[in-house]
Amino acid sequence: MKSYLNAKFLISAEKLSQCPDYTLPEFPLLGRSNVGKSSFINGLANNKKLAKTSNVPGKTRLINFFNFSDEFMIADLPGYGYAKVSIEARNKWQKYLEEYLLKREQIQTLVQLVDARHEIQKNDFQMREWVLAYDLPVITVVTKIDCISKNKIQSALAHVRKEFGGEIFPFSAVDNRYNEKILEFFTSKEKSL
Ligand SMILES: Nc1nc2c(ncn2[C@@H]2O[C@H](COP(=O)(O)OP(=O)(O)O)[C@@H](O)[C@H]2O)c(=O)[nH]1
Ligand SMILES: [Mg+2]
Repeated sequence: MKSYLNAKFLISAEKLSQCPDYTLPEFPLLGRSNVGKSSFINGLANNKKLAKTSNVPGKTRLINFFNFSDEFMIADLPGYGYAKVSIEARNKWQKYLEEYLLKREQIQTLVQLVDARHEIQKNDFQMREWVLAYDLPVITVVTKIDCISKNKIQSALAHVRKEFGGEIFPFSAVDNRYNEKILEFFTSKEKSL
């Protein structure tokens, strides 16, 4: 498996009915704002300009679709834990997001990202509980692994494994050594529709 796959941005959608009519296996990214979702996409594609990264949580509540070499699709979702929107706007978005996550047939596995530098946060646990309540398949990516010292990586991963269970993948946007295992996972999934 290569360290990178060519990827291109396809389209943004606000809700399920606007999602692209592709049948590739799809992997939506769940995670707090700033956890590194956009950087994850850019890292796997070796293209820093592909998905917008910033320190300022975005205001746009859109699902952004990225086609990786016609092998699979990554759906970049708006980060949770960003409260600076009206309750009305948040409720609307939540409804759209739930509809997408529960009804989009292309979804193969959800990818929840957590930040290696911090404890798992309350809203990360809430998200995971929601996912498990609906019995949706989910893996965990531990981002910014370059930000913790080498001798702490294993215990950090073990901690996430203990809390969340399931498959855990370390990742760094500035070190491509972690790409291969993740790309292997994404390309090994066949979704027959
Ligand atoms: N050192 C390091 N910084 C990262 C990594 N991933 C993301 N960042 C930084 O964290 C910030 C938020 O990243 P971004 O991808 O925009 O997060 P998003 O809001 O989840 O899409 C940016 O300043 C990134 O440069 C990583 O693996 N290593
Ligand atoms: Mg982003």
